[in-house]
Order: sequence, then structure tokens, then C-alpha cells
Amino acid sequence: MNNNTHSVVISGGGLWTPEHSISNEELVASYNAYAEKYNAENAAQITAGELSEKPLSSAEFVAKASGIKSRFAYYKDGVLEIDRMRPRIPERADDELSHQAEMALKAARIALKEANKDPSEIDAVIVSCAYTQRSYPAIAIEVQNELGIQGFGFDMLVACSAATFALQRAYEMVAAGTAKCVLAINPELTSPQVNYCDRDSHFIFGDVATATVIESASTCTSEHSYDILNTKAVTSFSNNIRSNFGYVARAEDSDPLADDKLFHQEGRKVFKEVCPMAAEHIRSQLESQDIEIDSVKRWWLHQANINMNTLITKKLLGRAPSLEEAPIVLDRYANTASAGSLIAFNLHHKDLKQGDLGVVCSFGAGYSIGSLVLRKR
Ligand code: CO8
Repeated sequence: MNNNTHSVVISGGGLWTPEHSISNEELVASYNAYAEKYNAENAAQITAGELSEKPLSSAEFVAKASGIKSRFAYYKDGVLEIDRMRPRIPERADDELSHQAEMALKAARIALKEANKDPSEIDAVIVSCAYTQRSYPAIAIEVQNELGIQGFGFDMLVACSAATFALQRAYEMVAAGTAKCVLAINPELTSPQVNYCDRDSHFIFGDVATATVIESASTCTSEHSYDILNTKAVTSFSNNIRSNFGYVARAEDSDPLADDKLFHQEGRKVFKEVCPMAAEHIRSQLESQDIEIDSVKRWWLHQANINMNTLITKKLLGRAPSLEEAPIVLDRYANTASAGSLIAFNLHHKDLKQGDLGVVCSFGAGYSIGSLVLRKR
């Protein structure tokens, strides 16, 4: 828990949306064709009880259970091919810009413009997301190099809370004086980790990139900026959302393409356990700041499931929030790992008036919850 005694602000945000999208109908048609082919090809083993039949998916179920109607894809090619079921992303040579750096740069350039900042004024770059496509050199250092930024950059991974935790680290760096102006970027390239052959999770994720500029109020010249009044983070270990993808797999002689190396979860348990944690987290944070819950004008919440968001805000407000109060973007974007709350922020903040309060909050894998209380300047 901390108080903003050094006037640290968010001075700009950037959102980059990939050009390709995949509707529930397209995704489900492809999954069902894959499942029917699998079931026909393995009919004897399924009848003998040696293999389980692949159940069929439904676009209506997906929309009702999750609120997701569509998702964006960095590369759509390959995802809907029933003999592939994963994106076909061309490999790039070491001297070419990496895919994630490309996504990061697109969002970063928008954020810099919004913040009215030149790269020469940035002195730290954080790339924070659910996965980075390699361990080193850091994607952040590649982005730093492309933008000609002096100073330092590093990558960090905190799954669903990568974006909010990065904002908190940026806040602390500016408050402590170890950086003057920080660019925090979330290139969420989730599609390579989605198991498009799994009925229960094939619909959940989409690709996107968000970026945010954090600096001292004394240097801020942007039109829309927010005092960071308070930050709060918590983690609590859970295996209910997991991916075993990692560099040790080679030494373990395990199958690098096995299902457990992709995103998998106990969705029901996550729902049940995370909602009360998130609601209590926000409630106690606001209470510690003597902020009445009803005085918060905007809730930029993590976007994993519309029913989770409704339940959390109902617990807080005692009523369902309007879409203006708690914007939902997951109908178009799906779950974008850590970027969801910042997509909501980027699309829904410019109408706020000076003094209006808002809360950014992420919740999910880890478990992890990260939140910031903001006030429009
Ligand atoms: N089509 C049709 N029917 C289905 C489907 C489908 N696609 N899927 C499930 N069903 C069926 C089930 O078989 C079940 O049938 P029955 O009642 O006969 O057993 C019925 O529908 C209900 O199934 P569930 O209980 O599984 O359904 P829920 O109502 O619980 O909804 C959800 C499933 C949508 C997954 C829901 O549980 C949920 O959203 N939970 C929370 C999930 C969450 O927040 N997860 C966090 C995600 S992690 C994250 O945000 C970042 C991680 C890092 C990034 C990873 C990038 C790849």
C-alpha cells in the first residue's frame, strides 16, 4: 500500500488492434469440423473406451457463458484450418524486428503521441505480458533500440496482471526518481498458446497490444492525464490457470506440443475463487483511501468474462453497473490476457471530467490481482 506523494501520472495510452478478427461462428464451425473428423477417425478407440469423444462447441454457449462474440488475431491464417488449428506465423531472422516488438511498437507510438512525448524524453521501457516469444534479449530492449530511447528496458511476466503490475513498477520508479518517464507496453500475443482443439477454452483469447506513458506531474503536458492516487497488488498461488510451456521441457523429454504446454484452466473454480478476491481487494483499497465506492465514476476492469465483471461490480456497488460506468470490451476483443483493463481505459476515458475517479483492476492467473486508483487532472 502506498500514497502518491510525488504526483506520478498516467499521461497517455495506446491501443493497437490487429486487422484480422475471428467471429464465434467461424471459430465454432472450424472446431466442430475438427472434432467430427477426430471422432470419425478414432471411432473404434472411442467405442472401446480408449479415447474420449470430442464434444461439440456452440457459438451461443460461448456468447452466453463468456460475453465473447469475436476476437482479434495477429495472424488468422492457420487458426481455422482443421488439420492445423494454430496460427501460421512466419519465422523472422535475428536481424528482423520480432513479432512482439512490432506489436509493442504500434501501441507505443500511439501512447507517446497521446502523452505528447518524444522517445528522447523516455528513460525506461517495460514490456509486460503473459508470454514473451523469447527469453533474451528482452523484447523491451529491442523496442528501446527501435525508438532510440536512452536508459534501460526489461521484460516482466505476470499473466493476467502483467499490465497493472507494470504500471505499478513504473509508478514506483518515477516516485523513487530512478526513472523520469516510463513506457509500459503489453504486446499480448496469446493465439500461439490457445488450444484451438479444446472445446472448453478455444474461444477465450484474442491478440492486442496496449501501451501507457507514466511520468511525473511536473513534466506532463498531455491533454488527458490521471494522477495515480494509489496502487495495490496481491498474489496467491493457484494451479487452476496454468501453462507448463517452458524452457525445461527439452531436458524433461516431455512433448513440447502436449496439451499441458498450452493454456488450460478449471474455469468454474477460477470464477468462484477470483470474484470474491477481486471485489474485496478493490473494496479494501478504496476504504484505505477514504474513497466512497459510489464516488468512483469508471471501472476499467479486467476482461475475462462478462459474468465475472458483473458479479464483482455488483458485490461492490450493490447493483449492476451501467456500461458507461464499467465498460465491456470483451465482446469484440475477448480475453486479451493482461491488456483487457487497459483496452477499456483507452476506449473509455476521454469523457471523464477533472476530479473524476476511476479504478483499473486486473484479476486472474497466479492468482494475481493488481489495481490502481486514478483521478482525472
Ligand atoms: N460449447 C458448448 N458447450 C460448452 C462449451 C462450449 N464451448 N464449453 C463448455 N460447455 C458445456 C460444458 O460441458 C457444461 O456442460 P454440462 O453442464 O452438461 O456439464 C456446460 O457447458 C457448462 O460448462 P462450464 O461449467 O465449463 O461453463 P461455465 O458456465 O463455467 O463457463 C467459462 C465457462 C466461460 C470458462 C467460465 O467458467 C469462466 O469464464 N471462468 C473464469 C475464467 C477466467 O477468468 N479465466 C482466466 C483466464 S486466464 C487469463 O485471464 C490470462 C491467462 C494468461 C493468458 C493465456 C493466453 C493464452
